[in-house]
Amino acid sequence: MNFIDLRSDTVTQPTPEMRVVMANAEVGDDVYGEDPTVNRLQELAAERMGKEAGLFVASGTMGNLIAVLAHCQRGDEVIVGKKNHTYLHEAGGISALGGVHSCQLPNLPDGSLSLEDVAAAIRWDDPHEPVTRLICLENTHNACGGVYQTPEYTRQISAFAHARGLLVHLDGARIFNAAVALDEEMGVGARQVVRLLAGPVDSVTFCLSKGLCAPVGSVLCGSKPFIAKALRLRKMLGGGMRQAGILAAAGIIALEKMVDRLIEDHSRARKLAGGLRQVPGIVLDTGTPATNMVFFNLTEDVKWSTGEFANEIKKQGVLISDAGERRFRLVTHYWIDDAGVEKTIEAFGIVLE
Ligand code: TLP
Repeated sequence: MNFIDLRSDTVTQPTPEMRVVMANAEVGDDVYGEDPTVNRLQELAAERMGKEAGLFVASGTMGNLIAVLAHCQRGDEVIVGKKNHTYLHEAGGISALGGVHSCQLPNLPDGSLSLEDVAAAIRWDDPHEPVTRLICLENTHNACGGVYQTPEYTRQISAFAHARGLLVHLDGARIFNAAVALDEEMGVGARQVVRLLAGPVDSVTFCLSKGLCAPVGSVLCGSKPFIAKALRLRKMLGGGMRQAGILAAAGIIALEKMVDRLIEDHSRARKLAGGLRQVPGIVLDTGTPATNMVFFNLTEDVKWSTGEFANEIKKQGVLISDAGERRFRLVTHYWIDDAGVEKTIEAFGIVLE
């Protein structure tokens, strides 16, 4: 059976054009800095983020980990949202591998951290305490519902951090989704919005292998000295990838051709939410979807458990992710078309009516 796979935008396969450029990519040994395609991707990524330099890494997790290791020393503390991916879903790498302590703050509904909470969390200069070094942001914010924060917020919190000698890292795994959504109101072009979102922070990771459809990889961007440090850390973590131009070639297509079309994923997510709203037994998150993610809970009267429900939906040819007890996430992406959305709404109707 050909499933309609809404579990994540990480399931996206490379586009036909990506497969062609991958097959024909000019490559070299990237550990020697000699892969022309990787070098081109890194320059393009840095330009898009408004940073001096970029580093191609194996995954978003690796990009975030390298950023924290490059900014912090062992025993330093990172301020991070309780629902941030780096805190929830990266296997505790920052503490296991970096000896970095975390101070977790509640996320506001848009995924942001309140400046009051951050101010109260900054440590005293006291030998009993770890040194507060870094604030980690996430935009769009996955566990908060694929919601986004504004350039104004990013500017504010970064200025606040810098005034106190702190650094800021942005997990921008889906920063292009944020930019495209924000641009519906701002109207300055998604490229410009990305630069406004990434400009104020010290480092940013974004993923090529989610809504942008590349098969593998993320790019970590920042200043030249930061990326020089990050390069050594990537080697240390076993992330030197040799003829990685085969992968970077798809990444270049991702950046050049796949960003503006994310608006289609957002509009299909809206259509999906609109259809699901009519199905009994489902309570959609207020305001969902902000971008390409639809989150909902099952009402008490639905007889299925979380696992059983996902399985019933699967029997109808649709794959969905659980996001907690009786809670689910549906993610639209390049490989979900209008017919897929309709079939999904139908599948929910069959299972729940
Ligand atoms: N997120 C995955 C799962 O791990 C939850 C998904 O399906 O959404 N930052 C954010 C905000 C992410 O959502 C993810 C992946 C990552 C970082 C990690 O990226 P990868 O999977 O490339 O390590």
